[in-house]
Amino acid sequence: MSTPATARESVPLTSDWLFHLGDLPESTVLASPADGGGWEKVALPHNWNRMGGTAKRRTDYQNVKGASWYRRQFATPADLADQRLWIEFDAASVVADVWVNGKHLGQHKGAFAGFRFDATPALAADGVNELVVKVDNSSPREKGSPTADVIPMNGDWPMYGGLYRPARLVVTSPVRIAMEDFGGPGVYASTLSVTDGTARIRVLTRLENDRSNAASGTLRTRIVDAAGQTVARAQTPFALAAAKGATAQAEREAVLELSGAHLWQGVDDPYLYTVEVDLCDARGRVLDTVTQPLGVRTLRIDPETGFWLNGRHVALHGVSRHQDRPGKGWAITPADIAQDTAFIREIGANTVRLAHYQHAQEAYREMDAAGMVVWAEIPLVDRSAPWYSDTTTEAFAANAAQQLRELIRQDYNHPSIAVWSIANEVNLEAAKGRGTSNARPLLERLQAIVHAEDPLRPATLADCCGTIAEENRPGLDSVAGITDVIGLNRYHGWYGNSVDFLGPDLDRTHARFPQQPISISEYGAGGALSQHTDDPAGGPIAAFGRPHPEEFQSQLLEDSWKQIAARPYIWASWVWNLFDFSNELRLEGDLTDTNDKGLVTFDRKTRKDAFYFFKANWSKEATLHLTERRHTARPYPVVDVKAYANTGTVSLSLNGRALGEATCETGVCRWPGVTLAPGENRLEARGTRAGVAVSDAVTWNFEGRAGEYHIRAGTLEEARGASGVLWGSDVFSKGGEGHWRDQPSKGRGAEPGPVRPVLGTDDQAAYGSWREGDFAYAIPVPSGRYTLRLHFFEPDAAVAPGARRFTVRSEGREVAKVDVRREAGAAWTALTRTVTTRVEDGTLDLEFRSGTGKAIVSGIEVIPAP
Ligand code: GCB
Repeated sequence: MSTPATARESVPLTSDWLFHLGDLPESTVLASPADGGGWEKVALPHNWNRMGGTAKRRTDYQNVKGASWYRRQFATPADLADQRLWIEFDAASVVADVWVNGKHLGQHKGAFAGFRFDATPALAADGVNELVVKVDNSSPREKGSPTADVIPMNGDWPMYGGLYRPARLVVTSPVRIAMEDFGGPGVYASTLSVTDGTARIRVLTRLENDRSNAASGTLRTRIVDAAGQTVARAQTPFALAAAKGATAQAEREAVLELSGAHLWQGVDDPYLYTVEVDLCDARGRVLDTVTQPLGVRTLRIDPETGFWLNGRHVALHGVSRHQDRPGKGWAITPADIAQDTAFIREIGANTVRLAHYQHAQEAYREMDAAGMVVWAEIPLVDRSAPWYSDTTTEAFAANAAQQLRELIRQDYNHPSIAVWSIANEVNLEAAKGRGTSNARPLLERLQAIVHAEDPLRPATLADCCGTIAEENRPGLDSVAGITDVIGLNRYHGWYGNSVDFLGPDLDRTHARFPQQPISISEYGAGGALSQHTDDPAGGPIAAFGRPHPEEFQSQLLEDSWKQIAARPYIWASWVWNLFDFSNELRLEGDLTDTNDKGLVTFDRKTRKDAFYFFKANWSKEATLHLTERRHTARPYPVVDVKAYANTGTVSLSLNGRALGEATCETGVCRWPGVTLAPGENRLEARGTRAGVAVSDAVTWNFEGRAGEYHIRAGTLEEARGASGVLWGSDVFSKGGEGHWRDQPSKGRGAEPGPVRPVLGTDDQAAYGSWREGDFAYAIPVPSGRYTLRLHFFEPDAAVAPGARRFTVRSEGREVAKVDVRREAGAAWTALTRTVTTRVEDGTLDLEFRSGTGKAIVSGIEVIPAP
């Protein structure tokens, strides 16, 4: 909403609300005084749902959907004569109906935009007014739901219910700067051009008149610099017809010349002016004033060279943000938003995708002040039609159009916003083979709205899932080529494919749509603080389940970023997501009701390792971070040590002994094959950037002895065995294929099912997975004699005795011939074979060779012989 200004009076409606969770008959609520039973005293911002951020479902978990009621009294401002009184909400989720003294003022559909109603005709004679608001967040999937045609239809986040942003009364003159302009401020400023330091600023002002006689006067428009000096001004006469049944409207445009313009140059120099417009009557009295931010800047996005701000190329790299917090849902405070901005600055981002909907005004203001280039968007997500409809209905399209107009008008003056996004993954359902998306006509209509509302900013959208270049895949409706620029949501290496496919995917898409500038609107991976691996490639990941080792997230983002950074035609990229966020369906990693793709935890308390990878690449602040700092219990005596740093080189010591200096590439510094001592190991790293010394330290505890290994074959997941032994991930293998015994997830939304036990053993840790095929192990050990305990079970009930016979070789010699099914007596039954071997060259070489069937192993233990 517009900043309250001199000629307007604004009274916050923060405290003294009464809230009723759940629906009540409208007649009861409107008739009864506010002291009826079941009402709770609340303050805004407020929402009634909360979820996410905890390992088990939150104790205060609340997921009630449907209608709930708010009510509050307010006094008519004393000096209201000949003025209008507005009730202004910064958001209400999802559908809100507003009454004053029993009179229905109107309904607003959409959870994220601000809106206002004129309460003047409903005010009570005695000046004591009863305000009632019904807020409904029913699922649009329910037949007859009031949200049935209100975007979004679904998405990977909960639609929290409530009056979750501030509300206020606003008193204006009946002759005023527009209050009924899709919730916008009525004043819209843009930089038309900057030539030789002189900017041409266009200021469009919309006007309204509710008086029964015509009005005329002057608009006084000025640009004020950061020091408070007026640096440009214009006067524009206006005339408004008399209101006849409806408010009379007009608009006036002023173009101001600003010489010596101080440009808004993103994070380098986010200089802000303000635009102030006074509406003066014929006698020169100020009837209304609106003040808005102004950043003087021009932008351009090129399909080959990317993003240009004020004629300067800027390589945009950043993160996405959702607006929720644990325990608060969407009812966040300006301090929460400021804290998020601090993380955004700290990581060194210069662009932010404020997903998947219109954020609070404070968020855009913070982005203006921080110099972030913003992707702003409406929540047209996953579906381009209502549930139970294959094609877009007019009501649905009209709601998408309304939310787009609200977004653009309410946020028009934020210089940070560079693109308006009209959709996210509307082809998802089609990509999953659930009908067609039929999105094109709606997307074309929305793109036309962007052009009409704001010819100076491009329209964009986020494409779903696979690769546009492969869109002849049946069912994946194309959404490419519609908008001026595009973003690709790409999860190669997470939801399938290999991370190495990212670059080729981008190149192919670029070749196919050479005119359409391409960005990466999402890439990411889950990262669980309590799940660890010595080898992110040691087995398959469970994208929709558990585990999500933190080290896997780091590796995938490293591999993704290298491919993105190498492609200058990519105009921007955004990691999904800066923060973990709540979700109604996910039971993933080590959390419930949470999407754990954040670089920072949901509670903002912990920066995951991957945060520092980006900080090392993006930030100018001297950065040095030893990774795996939560991977403190170490299963293996020989490990790779890794740091993220922007110091060029980093020196490392282990228990006070120098391990040498590593040269860091793309922010990554490595010390492969570091031997840990049994017990505590303290690693200390040091580096210097531009004279600033930085250091970091971690302490790891190696739980075994030199040369001792307990290896889970076929998985990247560590596990503690029944006897307390820590079994490590499958680091030392080459070849073959990893499999879980049971998928850790039974799919989206379900708790992982009970794991089928392997019989004949008390220790399931050795049998959680297997590696199969022809494969080998090279395990670093001191020379000497070793006992090898090899653990097997036959996972395939169809394999008969003799059908899978294979050999195991150690140090080039056959040490075992194995027929698991025959020796164990049954499938899913443990078999342990113990052999001894001698190693002379510092590496234990094992080989598993297929015979009549594929070789297989589940657990390998290497124990130094006495
Ligand atoms: C997407 C969606 C986003 C999800 C994300 C994920 O493509 O646009 O809303 O949260 O994937 O984590 O799966």
